[in-house]
Amino acid sequence: MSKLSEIIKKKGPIRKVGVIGMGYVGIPSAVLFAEKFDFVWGFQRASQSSGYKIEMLNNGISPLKGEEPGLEDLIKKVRSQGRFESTSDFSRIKDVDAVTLAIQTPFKDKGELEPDFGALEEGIRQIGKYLNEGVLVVLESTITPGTTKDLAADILKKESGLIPGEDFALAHAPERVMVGRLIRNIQEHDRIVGGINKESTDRAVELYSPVLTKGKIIAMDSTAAEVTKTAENTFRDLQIAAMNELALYCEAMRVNVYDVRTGIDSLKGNGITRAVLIPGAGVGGHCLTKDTYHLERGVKISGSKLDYPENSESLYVLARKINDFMPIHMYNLTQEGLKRAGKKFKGSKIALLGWAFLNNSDDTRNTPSKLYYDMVIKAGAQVSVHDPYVLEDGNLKISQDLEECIKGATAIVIFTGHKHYLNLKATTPKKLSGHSHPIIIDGRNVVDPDAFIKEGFVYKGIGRGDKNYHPVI
Ligand code: SAJ
Repeated sequence: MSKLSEIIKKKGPIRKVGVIGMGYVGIPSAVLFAEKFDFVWGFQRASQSSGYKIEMLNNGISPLKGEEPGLEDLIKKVRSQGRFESTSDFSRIKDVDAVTLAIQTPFKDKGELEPDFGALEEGIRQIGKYLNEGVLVVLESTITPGTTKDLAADILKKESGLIPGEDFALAHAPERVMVGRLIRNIQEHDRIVGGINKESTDRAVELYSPVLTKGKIIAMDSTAAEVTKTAENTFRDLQIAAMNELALYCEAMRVNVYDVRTGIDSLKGNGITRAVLIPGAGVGGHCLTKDTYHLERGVKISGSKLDYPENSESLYVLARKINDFMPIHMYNLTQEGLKRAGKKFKGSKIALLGWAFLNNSDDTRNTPSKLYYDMVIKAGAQVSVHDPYVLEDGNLKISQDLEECIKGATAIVIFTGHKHYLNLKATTPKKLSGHSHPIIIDGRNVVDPDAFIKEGFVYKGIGRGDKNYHPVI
């Protein structure tokens, strides 16, 4: 039996757990552990921006925005049972049998593949300072493949003097949370669990199995787990890019990409799959815009030579570029539409509908609307932004009054597929615009082209090669 197995055997089953980072990942994770183990510390830096969460959690209140079914009840329950407490006293880590860490890993510079691991490293150092023999350390953040067994292991060893994989267990168990279903996702999604060695994987399986209801554990090594997480988002980004490129082709070939999509999707049968996602005005959010670059960096720093077609760019990075091109394509469609109506950006008013990056959400992280907004402002247009869910974003004024936003608009540009825009009628916007040939640019295929063309609009839609060259009525 290995030294670590001996130590863990002597220690016995996991009883006390620590979770670092009281955010979208850490809070549901901590209270679900608190239901299954004796006690959970929820660690949170008492910083200006997020220290307030400690008191809220200890008063049984969720500090997270938006509806999270079951979360607040669970916080109240484990608080009343004395099984959960949030604290900024990281020294409590010395009391736990297992500690997980869910801290964001944004990219400083995607060009140079440089992630900002500052906060993550600080969290790992805190663990190292108070780490005891036989403890299980798990990273839940989305990280560059290789981080757990290299960067994290080195910091923990330096801070604690303990040997990873011999004196303590170390693993990666990536989160798959989604806003609005934080608790459900942890319970129902399969959970990838990867240790730096078998003993670490086994101990991590012991930690995560009890919180799963429908989900199954999928065990592998830590780097495979890191590749799985970054690749599952890279693949989604790639599938979206494949549809965005097809939409651009269909516009050029004057066909309706949605007819083609339906056609492709009709090919069914066992073993036949076509992941036809949906083309649109761009890809925003916190996951797909960065995880490709973590995967690319993983290959780059892996130390072994990658065999790849000579002088060819990564397919995955090219997919990112295609998705990031879509707001620029929206600008080009607007420019074409204005030209057809004998207008220019200068002196025009653009009604930009949709600031959130996702339909029917208030999440604005990395929204594609921002690039388009900056481009049209630079081109000399006046822009009014509407979003039913987003009340403000920095000092940008965002209206919730659609008619107000459209009044006097030379062009109406739809960036987000909020349900409020589905089947937007043509008559009122035409009247409100006050122009004989206003322009409508549909980035999410939510309006009926013929209705707007009939009202005298110049219509342009992503992938709508069948309508984009219509005669102006
Ligand atoms: N998008 C498209 N076409 C599509 C799907 C999405 O243009 O067919 C755009 C959206 O408009 C948005 C962006 O991509 O701007 C991201 O959309 P998303 O649905 O991927 O939403 P995210 O970023 O919240 O992705 C999360 C991820 N979940 C986790 O990381 C645990 C992702 O892995 C999930 O696949 C995704 O939710 C999901 O399926 O809802």
